[in-house]
Amino acid sequence: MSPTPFPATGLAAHGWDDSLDAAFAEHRAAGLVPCRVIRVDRGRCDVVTEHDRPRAATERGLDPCTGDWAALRPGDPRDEPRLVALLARRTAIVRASAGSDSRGQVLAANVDTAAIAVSLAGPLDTGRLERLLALAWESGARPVVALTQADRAADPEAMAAEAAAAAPGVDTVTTSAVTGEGLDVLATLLTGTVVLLGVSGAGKSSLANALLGADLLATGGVRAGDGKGRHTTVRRELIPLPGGGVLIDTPGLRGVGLHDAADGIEHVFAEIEELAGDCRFGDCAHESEPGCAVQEAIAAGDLAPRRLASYRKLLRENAWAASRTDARLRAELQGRWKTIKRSQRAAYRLRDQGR
Ligand SMILES: Nc1nc2c(ncn2[C@@H]2O[C@H](COP(=O)(O)OP(=O)(O)O)[C@@H](O)[C@H]2O)c(=O)[nH]1
Ligand SMILES: [Mg+2]
Ligand SMILES: [Zn+2]
Repeated sequence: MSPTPFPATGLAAHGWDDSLDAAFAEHRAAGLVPCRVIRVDRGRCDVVTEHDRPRAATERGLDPCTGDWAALRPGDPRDEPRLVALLARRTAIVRASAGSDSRGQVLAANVDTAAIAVSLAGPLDTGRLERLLALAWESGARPVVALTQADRAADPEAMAAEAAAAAPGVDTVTTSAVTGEGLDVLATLLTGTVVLLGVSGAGKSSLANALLGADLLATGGVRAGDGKGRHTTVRRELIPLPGGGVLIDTPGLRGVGLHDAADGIEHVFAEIEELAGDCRFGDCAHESEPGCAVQEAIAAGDLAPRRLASYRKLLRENAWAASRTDARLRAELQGRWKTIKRSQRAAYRLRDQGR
């Protein structure tokens, strides 16, 4: 199947607006060109400018990600096109990075709407939904829950109710990329720059293709080994939507550790935070304290015990991640001291030798 050519070009179709234009004035005066990063791999990026879609090298020290607005130095006989500066990010989806690096990893920048894809084909993973919601709220984007693959669900209505209970204050839409159910409603909720979040297999790419009205993104699970899609029809992760706005399709997220997401967690568990305001003690841990409004709500059947457990789990995880960040800062400071001490010792040695 040949990929449908997608017409939308130009920066406006990718979300460029007056305030970005104003922020770019100095760069423009320096002969730089505005662009948006549509894909990053192996230290290089694909960007879109007003007129074309060059591949650019990246200036040392910049760490661009999909969705960034950037200043591009056009190619010339001496150098290839090169990203030389990023505009300040309005929002950023950040997860705890894997491995020993305790800094967060930015998955997408300048996102207005974070659509969380949750498959109805199997049992609902409420904990994962809550975690993704915390990530979304923390980013500054507006979360939307897209329940996918409704045509494969045994009882989509019951599952939708369960999902909605885990997502207070968030629009939840039941969809199917196969039957088209819910797509028009979802499309009206997806405004500005939209990112699709969810585990691999959730149905993100299928949903994206259905919204785009073209099979632009590869679907069908992951290749064993590298976790990448089987093939991609476009070298883009950021694509203009037919009704306006742009869509970012992220690769499947196997792990989404929270990074510094206390505010996001508070948002997800807004009803618990509200109840906690009525606890007798300001520092109530909602365990066995007298006058605990949270425990009272559980006893009255107004709050699912699972919600409190999930809330605690995410707070614990977040506290652990924060302590790791603190540990990194400490280590960096200690590292600096070591360097200073080492150079002092070297200086003393030289002085001693000079005697
Ligand atoms: N029946 C049905 N299958 C779907 C639907 N959406 C996705 N799938 C299938 O679920 C699998 C994973 O979908 P994909 O879009 O690749 O998920 P992604 O990894 O989140 O991008 C694929 O085999 C799709 O064909 C749907 O609405 N209905
Ligand atoms: Mg996909
Ligand atoms: Zn309490």
